[in-house]
Amino acid sequence: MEIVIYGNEVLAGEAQPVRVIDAKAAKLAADMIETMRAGKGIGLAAPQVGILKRLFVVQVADDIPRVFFNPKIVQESEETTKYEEGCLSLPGIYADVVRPAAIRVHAWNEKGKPFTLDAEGLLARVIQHELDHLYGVMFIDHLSELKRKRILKAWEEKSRRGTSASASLGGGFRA
Ligand code: K1U
Ligand code: ZN
Repeated sequence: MEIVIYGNEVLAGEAQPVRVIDAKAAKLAADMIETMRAGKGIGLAAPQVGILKRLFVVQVADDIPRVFFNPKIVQESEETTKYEEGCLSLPGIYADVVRPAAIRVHAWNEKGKPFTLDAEGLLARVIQHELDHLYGVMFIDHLSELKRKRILKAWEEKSRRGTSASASLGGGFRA
């Protein structure tokens, strides 16, 4: 599948619930896992492949790939952490984002089975980043206006040159 790049309106849209988790939905999740791995990402949300459905996949380090249909965060810690995030839809751009350190998420897997997961560390981070995508929110939306403007300036510069982000931004732009 092709990953949609920032600027495409699908990334700003609100994803709709998946009504039936059947073989077709499971195949979509499997294709997204393949696309996430090919892009060397640790997460991927359906809007990032142009589909406004409430679905994302995550695979952190050596952990198993996880599929989340219709996810909902039901609990989050008061404690927050700061971590440098990236996004496959904004290649070459990185910035520190503050989020709750631990969460409890409820979702359905690719077999249509409901589950609840307690997550912390990078897994909690990626789940929150992917859930944001389902609401049309990008990680740069969590930054101050000043930082977001700096990032978008670098991004527009990159787009004008028409080169790859990491090349034109000298290995990546960090806000
Ligand atoms: O949603 C996405 O675009 C996937 C994104 C997930 C993510 C990474 C880091 C912090 C929060 C969310 C990526 O996988 S971007 C790829 C990347 O730059 C990266 C990969 C592994 C670890 C850290 C960054
Ligand atoms: Zn992202």
